[in-house]
Amino acid sequence: MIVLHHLSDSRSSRIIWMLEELKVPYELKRYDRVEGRSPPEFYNLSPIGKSPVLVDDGKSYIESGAVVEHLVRKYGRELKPSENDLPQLEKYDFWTHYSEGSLMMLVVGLFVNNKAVDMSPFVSRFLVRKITNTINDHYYLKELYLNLDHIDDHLTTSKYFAGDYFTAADVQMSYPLLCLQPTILNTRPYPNIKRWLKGISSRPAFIAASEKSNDKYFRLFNETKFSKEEDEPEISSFSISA
Ligand SMILES: N[C@@H](CCC(=O)N[C@@H](CS)C(=O)NCC(=O)O)C(=O)O
Repeated sequence: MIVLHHLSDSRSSRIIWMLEELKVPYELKRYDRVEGRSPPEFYNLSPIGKSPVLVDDGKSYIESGAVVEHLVRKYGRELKPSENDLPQLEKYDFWTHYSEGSLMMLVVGLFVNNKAVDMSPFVSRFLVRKITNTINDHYYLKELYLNLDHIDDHLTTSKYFAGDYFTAADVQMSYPLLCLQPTILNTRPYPNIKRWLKGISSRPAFIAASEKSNDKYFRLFNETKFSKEEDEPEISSFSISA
């Protein structure tokens, strides 16, 4: 039996999507955040108290990439290109690692800087905002735009992240792009990322996961109105949760 320990508005929403794609039975245990962080009981599930935590046949799996690979290995080999399809497999490897290894750390960096402003005493907030804006402009946003251009370029010639067909690499890449979609993705066209987001969001398993989790990234995405001509969503602002 699979149990997914799901922290609200978190990366484990993509594991719900993965489980829905695989059509395996699972139990969803929900946890509310305490002051934006994992509740104390989460530390009984994982030594680092981070979401997702997946328990399968009594064994615990943490770290989204490792959780996804476990699920693919045991229940859904078709969600990963085979060794005979090396070009797609290499792309699969790249994007599955890239999601947490490169992209998410930029998203979290922006989140931490936003938080620094929110948490600073009122008298110093102006100065803290000036400092964090400088860090964002010279590092996080600069890097993020470089990365989003790279992703959009890749999707020019590739329907999905690993190539012509849907794989677990798309599930891994969904979380950072859903986080960024209502805000930063609006600042430039990114037509291929938006085409990909529209494509994945019409999958029945994505819709089921969105309903089951009711996480804010799914909600904000579902509320997005894509204009027919430009394919650009309307801007709505929100803060990213780590
Ligand atoms: N790279 C890890 C990151 C895990 C992580 O940071 N999860 C966040 C939720 S999105 C979390 O548990 N935050 C609560 C906290 O840090 O207290 C993974 O992909 O599993």
